[in-house]
Amino acid sequence: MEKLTHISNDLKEWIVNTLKTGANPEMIANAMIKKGFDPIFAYKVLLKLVNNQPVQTSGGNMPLYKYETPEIGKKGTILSTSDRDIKVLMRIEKPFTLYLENVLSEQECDELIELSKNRLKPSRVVDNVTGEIKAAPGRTSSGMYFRLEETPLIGRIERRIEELTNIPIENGEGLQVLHYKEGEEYKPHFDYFPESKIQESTGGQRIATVLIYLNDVPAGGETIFPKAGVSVTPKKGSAVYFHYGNSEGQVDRLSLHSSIPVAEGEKWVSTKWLRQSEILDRT
Ligand code: PD2
Ligand code: ZN
Repeated sequence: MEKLTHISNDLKEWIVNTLKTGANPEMIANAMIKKGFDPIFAYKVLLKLVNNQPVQTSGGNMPLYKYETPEIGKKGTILSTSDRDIKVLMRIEKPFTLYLENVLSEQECDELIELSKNRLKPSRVVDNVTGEIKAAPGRTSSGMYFRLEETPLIGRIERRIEELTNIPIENGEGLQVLHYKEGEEYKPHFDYFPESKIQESTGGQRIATVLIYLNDVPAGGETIFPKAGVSVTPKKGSAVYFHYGNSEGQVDRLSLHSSIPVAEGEKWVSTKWLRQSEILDRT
């Protein structure tokens, strides 16, 4: 069935009023999608109506997240590593997010895709309530993980991320490569774990994510932060850094994010999840 890509003034007004009551934009988007709207259209309408303003997110008695500028945010707009200069194209304070250009060269992107493409498996998700790793309809991509420093290229990327973030290589999970075909997506989620699943031996909580785009996507496939009203267009070699864990162990709920369906072509990304402390147990 053809998806809806037009919106009535009445529905527009209802969305604006519902947002004012503090409703989560992604819940409204999901309701629109359920009603038959095209997902990309639904998110675009919402982003327009949210008008890039942070929206109400604190629910119940949750203490407010205390923002601390991470090390990568104290270095200015050109981030120099031992083998390249990386430019900050955009900075958002809440959730703390940087859009970085030139994190990988075109050749490194191609090599990473080549190294991973015969090892892809259907992606899994961490259940937000139980912390279990399971297959889920909300994540239709395929993916794979490299071992730490598995190849010279992987080691070079990991060292670059360490120099950029000042977060030690040992705190990083294995570099992940994800592949989305047309129509595939990763529904809104948090990268951090539910408190009950945090373990000292595996480095504690996740505190930050580096998401590197390995190709230009002809249409769709944007990374969306619906609570902040932000949409990031994939660009080969560029990366998004977002930070959601502070020194008090709090996590930032504004970091909710998703990858909207690829509308045309395919999407390749590489994700590095970074923990509070060294991951001692990598079994
Ligand atoms: O591929 C993306 O844009 C994306 C979006 C949300 C990846 C992840 N999350 C992730 O790997 O955590
Ligand atoms: Zn994510």
